Amino acid sequence: MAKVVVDAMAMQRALTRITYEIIEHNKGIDDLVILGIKTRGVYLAQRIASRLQQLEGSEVPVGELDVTMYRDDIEHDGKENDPTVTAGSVTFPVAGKKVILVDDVLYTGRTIRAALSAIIDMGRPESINLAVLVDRGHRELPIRADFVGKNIPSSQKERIRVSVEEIDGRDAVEILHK
Ligand code: 3GP
Ligand code: 5GP
Ligand code: MG
Repeated sequence: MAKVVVDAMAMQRALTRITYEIIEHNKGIDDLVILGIKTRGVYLAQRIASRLQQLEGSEVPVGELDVTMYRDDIEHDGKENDPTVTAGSVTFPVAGKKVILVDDVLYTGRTIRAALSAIIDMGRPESINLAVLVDRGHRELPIRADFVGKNIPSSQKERIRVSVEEIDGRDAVEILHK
């Protein structure tokens, strides 16, 4: 059973609002770079970058971070293994930059913690902010998002399905009751 909680229009608006918040928070887009966490975080990152370009008239670099598990023979359930994040394709320096990290769903926070390590390993950014489309709660680490599309308090048994036009053929956020 899937319940749509964010439809295509609402997702567009949320991404537009997040884009304005990023501009306001950073007083423009100087020195900004965006890093999306694969898979869907990358598409959200690209959309934010294209809105930034429309609004501010200059290009913001977008890079991709890969999430893998320490052991690839164990499916990640967040219980036994923490994810590792690597610079999948980050072709520009992050040192001295204002990094906007983008993921689709924030849950335990372990992926973001790993992403922070990966970014800091690439060089010392001036700052790192986190933008997520959905915050579903259940944090296990002291991590929070700076820009949130929608807070969706969820039970741990539920799953949030994020669909993006680029790979899923439509934009939506749904709650799946298992
Ligand atoms: P996405 O990041 O491309 O959207 O982790 C692989 C995919 O499974 C992710 O796709 C993520 O959205 C989805 N997923 C749904 N629930 C979970 C979860 O609890 N943990 C993890 N790691 N992924 C989940
Ligand atoms: P974490 O628990 O580390 O915050 O999340 C692990 C990864 O799985 C992150 O990339 C996050 O986006 C994704 N994730 C966690 N819970 C969900 C969920 O309910 N739905 C979706 N689509 N992704 C999730
Ligand atoms: Mg994700």
